[in-house]
Amino acid sequence: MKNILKIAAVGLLGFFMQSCNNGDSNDKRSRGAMASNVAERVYVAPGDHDEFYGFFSGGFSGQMSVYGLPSGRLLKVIPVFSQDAEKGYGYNEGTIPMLNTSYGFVPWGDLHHVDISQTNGELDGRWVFTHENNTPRVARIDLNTFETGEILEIPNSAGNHSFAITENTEYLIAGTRFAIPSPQRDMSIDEMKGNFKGPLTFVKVDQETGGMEIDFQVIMPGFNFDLAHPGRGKSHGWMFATTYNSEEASTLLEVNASQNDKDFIVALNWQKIAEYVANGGGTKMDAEYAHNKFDHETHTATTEMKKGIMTVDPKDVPGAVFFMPIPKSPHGCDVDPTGEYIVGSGKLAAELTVFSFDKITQAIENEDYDGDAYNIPILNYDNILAGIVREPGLGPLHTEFDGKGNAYTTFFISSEVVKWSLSDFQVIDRKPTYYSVGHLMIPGGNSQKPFGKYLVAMNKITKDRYLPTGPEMNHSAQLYDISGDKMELLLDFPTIGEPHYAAGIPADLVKQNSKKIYRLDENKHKYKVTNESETRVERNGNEVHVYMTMVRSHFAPDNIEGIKVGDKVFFHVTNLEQDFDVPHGFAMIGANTAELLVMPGATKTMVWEPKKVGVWPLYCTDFCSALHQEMQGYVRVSPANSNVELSWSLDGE
Ligand SMILES: [Cu+2]
Repeated sequence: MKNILKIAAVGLLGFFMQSCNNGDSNDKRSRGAMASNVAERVYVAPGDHDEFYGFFSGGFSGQMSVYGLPSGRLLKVIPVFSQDAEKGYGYNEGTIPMLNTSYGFVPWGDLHHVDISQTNGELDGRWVFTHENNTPRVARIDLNTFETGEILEIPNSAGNHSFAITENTEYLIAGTRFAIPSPQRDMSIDEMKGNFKGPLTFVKVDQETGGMEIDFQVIMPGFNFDLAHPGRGKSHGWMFATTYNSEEASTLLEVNASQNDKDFIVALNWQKIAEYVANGGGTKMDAEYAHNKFDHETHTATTEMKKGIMTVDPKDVPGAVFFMPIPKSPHGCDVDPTGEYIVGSGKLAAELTVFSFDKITQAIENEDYDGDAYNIPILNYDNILAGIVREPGLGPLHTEFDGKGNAYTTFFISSEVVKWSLSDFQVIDRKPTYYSVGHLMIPGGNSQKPFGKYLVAMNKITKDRYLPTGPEMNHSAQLYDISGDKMELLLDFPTIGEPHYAAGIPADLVKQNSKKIYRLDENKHKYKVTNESETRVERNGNEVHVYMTMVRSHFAPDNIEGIKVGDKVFFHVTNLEQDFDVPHGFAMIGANTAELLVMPGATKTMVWEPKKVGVWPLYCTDFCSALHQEMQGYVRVSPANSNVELSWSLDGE
């Protein structure tokens, strides 16, 4: 009987989702008369620039995309965790190491949350950090180049979903989504309960370079960790993360992980634990993980395989880790700009729970506990509550803030964004989303200083919002104006992959630092050449190295003879241009990788293993001048035993 009830409950949930998803999107009121007025507010005239950058998670594409807001213009796709043929990322020799892991070369990743670096709790526009949910990794994107600068694997973890950046970018926090044996071992899945763990990893960030190193890992009970946010202002030094499956079920989680009335938000004092570790605390655990760095001077990435991590058992640092009960399979735990309120969103709850940091501090002081879970004290729910938002909607997921005393929460099941007041927890406004919204983003909405002008809702289901494109529709984002009392839907735009999260920032904090070229005189690539007279071809056994340049509109050399079947040919191609936005491309017939896309002043390397005798063309892939089409060359490939001498030329020289 109990099982029937469980299944009925899940069925009901499905019904809600179904009914929202099939709802009539032709909300005529959002069109027509309002349309021209709305169009004006998202219109960015040709040649003008957007007010904000939006960095969007690309989910299962493994990449991050950059949009201009309010226009919704796609500005760039930044390859991070997946190979990208457009840019040659993960295909050319210089970037292949970026995708190395302890599991070998992994060509794909599942990019979830993104966050911009902060100084004193405000966005500083230096870096965007993100993480990967499949083969656990964190990454840094440098906002002077908009390229991935570093990827660090998180060992002793599985999935990596809980992600936060502290107020001075001291730490990135990376929590395991899946409880696992820790350390990994061969054991029965049935014995999960009490034996699996939920490691939370703290990655220290170098304040000057953004460089990442694992500092320590807190070995939490075997729950699943979902979202995380840093304390700020008065709660600086703390972090909060939601857990689900506190039941520790190992099968049919849909039902079995929804049994407890309450799961937990972890409140963790990272400063205390960092101090403990700095003073020699913790236990070293065996681990192997890859640390990949891209050097913008050598234009080359390197992989370092590292060993061992420092782990911390929460019970060894009294007063550092607590559980806050929260109904019901929570997703978001969002901290308001003052750091006083922590908003918990139970996916299956009909209310929003708001906790008070002052009361949490008080409860800890008074040891006002409601028992413990695996020796971690559980704070008394009623005594840490700031308030409850009643009947806000169904299926709350994620909250951000406008800096004017308001909070905005997404509701997946009832498919809406709800605005409510932080002063009295009353709902102020609600607007539908199309459809089934997951996360939302307000530029700076996850910092002490939000820029509360726009809100972007990231929807899980698109259906009829766009012209149909077969069974697969791109995910849909929606831009709302939140500058007035009532929210107004302004724009729909499609996104790449599944946008799990996004982070926005005023363009003024980023654009002046954006590099226009790589300087040729700073190029330290091992195989660079700085002018055409240095170009050459060298043979070393069956390895052939071509030192090649590209400039409008030719390659030097453009013809090469003396290559043989069975050779391994390395094309090291330098773009001699020193003008903004003049990349050249390089492609070779029958190559098994991708093209090269080479920015001005950079060098990239492609490997080609010719398989067939003949005369084979190469060409520039990126339209660079009126005579781009003429930017080409040939490679003569002779049989393996031929005596054709190695030679190369430009204009017969
Ligand atoms: Cu070209």
